[in-house]
Amino acid sequence: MIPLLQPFPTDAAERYRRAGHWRGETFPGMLRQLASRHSSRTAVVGGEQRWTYAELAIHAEQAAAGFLALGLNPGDRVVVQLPNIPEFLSVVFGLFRAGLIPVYALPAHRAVEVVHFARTAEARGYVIAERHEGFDYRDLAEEVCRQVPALDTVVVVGEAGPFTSFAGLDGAVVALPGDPDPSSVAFLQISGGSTGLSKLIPRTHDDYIYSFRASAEICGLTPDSIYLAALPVAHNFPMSSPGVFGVLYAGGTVVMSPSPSPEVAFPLIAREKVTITGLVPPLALLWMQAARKRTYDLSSLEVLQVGGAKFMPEAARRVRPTLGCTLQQVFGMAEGLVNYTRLDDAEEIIVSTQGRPISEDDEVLILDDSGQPVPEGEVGNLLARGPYTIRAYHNNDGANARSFTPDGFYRTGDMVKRTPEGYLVVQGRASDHINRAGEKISAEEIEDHLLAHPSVFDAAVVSLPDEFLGERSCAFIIAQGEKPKAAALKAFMRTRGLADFKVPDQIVFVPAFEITAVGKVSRKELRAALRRQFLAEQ
Ligand code: J2J
Repeated sequence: MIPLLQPFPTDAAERYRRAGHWRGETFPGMLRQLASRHSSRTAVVGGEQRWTYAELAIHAEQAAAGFLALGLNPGDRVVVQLPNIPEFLSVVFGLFRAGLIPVYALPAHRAVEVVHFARTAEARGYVIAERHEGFDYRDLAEEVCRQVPALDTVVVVGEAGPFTSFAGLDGAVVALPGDPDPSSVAFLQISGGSTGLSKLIPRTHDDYIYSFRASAEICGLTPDSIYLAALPVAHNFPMSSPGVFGVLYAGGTVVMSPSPSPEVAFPLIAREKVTITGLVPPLALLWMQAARKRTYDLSSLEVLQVGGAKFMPEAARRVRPTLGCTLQQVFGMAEGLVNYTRLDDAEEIIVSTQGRPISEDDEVLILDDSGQPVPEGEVGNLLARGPYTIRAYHNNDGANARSFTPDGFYRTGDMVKRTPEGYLVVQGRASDHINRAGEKISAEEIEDHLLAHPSVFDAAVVSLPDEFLGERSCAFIIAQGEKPKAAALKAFMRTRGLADFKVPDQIVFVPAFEITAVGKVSRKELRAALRRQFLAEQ
């Protein structure tokens, strides 16, 4: 078991239990219940596979025994990097059942990110798919194992090569542990990473199950709900808002889409009669464009959730006329707090706000830079505390000192205002990250990699508005010696073993950083000045 650095204070925990938020449920217990209540209903569909709840439970049980038979011990951390396939669920429920702790990586992550997760979590195991979208994860696993010797167990869904095959796991004689403590850490989720590399977010059985159970209720899920997992399921939004876990909790069906593109997703919606799905704003735009062709019957779709980045009201207004379904805006974060517009809200609230919190016990503060509450309706920094918001990151004292107040509020880094009805409108953010179509990129992390190039003297990375992505990344570079070509710099970034979405979209060479203010300028001010100047010149 990994101890929580900052457990919920006893009085708060008692309050959350008394209110019925925390019910002592655990992931293994939940799957057992579901398998008995909905045994012959379809739990998950993907590729050629279609598993009932009973089958999912059996697959998870076998996986659990198999993982332990490999020599992993309850409490060990296991990085899980899988695309949207049914085995995602048998792997993670198998890990939960074995008392192992998943650490979620996205399919887009590469060696830099996976090594960082494995080291920070002190992981021993790593579960991958053989390949996805033309990329061979076994090569990545070899690189990760070279850099992290403590990681000694790699399991592959598909052809295993030098590693262990998931399908071949055999745990016939292994005894499984009892259910975990509901207040213990169930898994480590990854943060959007506003400064530097992603932080690891410890979520407990109690708090996470509450968040998706309540989300399932807000979204009106029933055993007849059919959810298309279009975004990568390891991300907190499609995982829990209400996502695959919320849909399973309600006894519905998860349809795994290997890609969120309309070409792949639309035939699945038509074939499986999908009722609800979630997208980031650029994909919602793409879907609306593709839906005009009316090639596929999308009439089963009742709810389209959009979140991860700001969905502009003008685009939001087009959802109902184009897709014939209700829009739900979702403003959430892997650290906890999730806001939803409600399905029966007035259209104006749905299109122009990012929703209100899940719980009456979510405490939300909107403060000015000196820490004082702003007058109602004005923009300020959003802080949150509540029954499913963490109090500390895993193994990261520096970030904990910055990101949490002494009384346990999480500083979200988002700038918001609150409407008279209590809905939040996201106005921007205080921290310097780029929200590229819902993928959060830390300016600092990218600057650091750029500085490793011999021809880069200095670099500042900023977000620029982008019609399709919402924001794109732009690196301002001061060259030293011979000026490199932009394409060569991008190619260099690709060799750094970074997720591809972190390669700057645009590179602009500048002779110097104009520093108008006297004396030292913070990187934050510098980035802001470069962005302003660049946009003014366009
Ligand atoms: C503006 N910004 C948003 C929105 C997230 C549900 C939905 C999304 C996430 C997520 C999630 C936004 N409008 N509708 O975990 O459970 C930005 C904010 C926020 C950050 C969190 C969920 N929805 N954002 O996106 O941890 O800046 O979670 O603080 O990846 O995304 O990013 P992440």
